[in-house]
Amino acid sequence: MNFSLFDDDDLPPSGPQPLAPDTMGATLLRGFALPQVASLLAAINEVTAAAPLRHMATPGGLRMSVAMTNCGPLGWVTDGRGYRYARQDPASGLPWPAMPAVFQALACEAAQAAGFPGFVPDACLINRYEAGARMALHQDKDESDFDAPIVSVSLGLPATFLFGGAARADKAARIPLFHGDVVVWGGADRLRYHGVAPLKDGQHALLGAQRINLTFRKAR
Ligand code: MD3
Ligand code: FE
Repeated sequence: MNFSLFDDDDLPPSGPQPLAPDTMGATLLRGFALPQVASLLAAINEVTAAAPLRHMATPGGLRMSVAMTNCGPLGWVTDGRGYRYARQDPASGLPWPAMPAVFQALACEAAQAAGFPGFVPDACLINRYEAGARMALHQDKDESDFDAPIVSVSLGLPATFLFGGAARADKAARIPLFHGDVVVWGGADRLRYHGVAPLKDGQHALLGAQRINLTFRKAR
């Protein structure tokens, strides 16, 4: 007989988990943001009051289903002229709101936990998904420094993250991301294709019928 009362094989995994064990560039930190959720939501409300979420247009003229805004010195924008980072919110002509201290600290601590010490983002893109909103497979390559990771924070309704390969046609793994999860994307995985499956309808206790994703980037 060798049964143990303390067998933990069935407990949910905790601590940093590699999403791509072959490359080791992407690390999932389940629930890493949970202790900061109240401060994060207050900060999101302040940022979106100054720079409202809006549906931008792709260079091809399609309205994005995800609503976006930014904070920090630089913000990611798209319009008929293309994708780029800009110092001003094109909707107001004003600089983007400052990056809240709680955002900066969380991004830096998550990057450190995943093996990227000294991460100082200069841009935070805020994505808001409502039911049906999705993000098609794409690469993030508008940044100048691919050695810096991207840190993403998921809040609200769960989503299915699509984690592809180096080519758009590579089969994508489906990874569920929940409220409070943080993922650090660096190294060889930084340029992989990725996207988000259409958000399923639902109600989250704190965020209602939406998912909010923060992505912290070093754009310049
Ligand atoms: C993997 N956002 O804003 S975050 C994006 O959930 C974006 O809103 C998704 O993709 C979202 O560009 C996914 C996770 C993410 C961000 C950047 C990556 C994954 C990544 C860059 C390289 C590889
Ligand atoms: Fe992306």
